[in-house]
Amino acid sequence: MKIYKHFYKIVIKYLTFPSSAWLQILRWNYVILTLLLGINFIAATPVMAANLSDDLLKQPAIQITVSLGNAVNELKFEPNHLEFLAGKRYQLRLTNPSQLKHYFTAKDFADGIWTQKVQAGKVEIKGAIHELELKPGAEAEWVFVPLKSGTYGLRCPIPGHTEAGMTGEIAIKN
Ligand SMILES: [Cu+2]
Repeated sequence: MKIYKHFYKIVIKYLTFPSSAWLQILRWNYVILTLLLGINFIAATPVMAANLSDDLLKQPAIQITVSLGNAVNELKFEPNHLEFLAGKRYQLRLTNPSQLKHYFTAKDFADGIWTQKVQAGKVEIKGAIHELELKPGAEAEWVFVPLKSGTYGLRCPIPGHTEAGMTGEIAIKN
């Protein structure tokens, strides 16, 4: 592993120091190494998700529908507060009943989940998704498993829409 090699180099570099200073450095490197390993563990979550058991992928998905705008073209998500439980499988149905184009943009949230697929019409998209664009009358289904707890922002970045209140909050709870 890269980190270990780096750690080794630092130790070698300071070997000629008087022993107390050397110990001090060693202690600091231990702290840094621990922190790095911690970060590594967090970064490893999506990899762990790839090993999600078949059982989880076979469990019926919990269905939630979010409307992007509405029939009278109000600039809002309905509902604008979503809550998910980590480790459960969800099918998030996105609809756009308005006459305007909208986006479902929640990049940090998307980083905290494992996407099984996004389905729109006869097309299924596998792999990571960060943003979905829905044309008037469009529908899409996003099947995923939330992994990382936290509170994430949701918005429609079309000029004027975020400013008009087309925002929301998505929470992942353990
Ligand atoms: Cu919009």
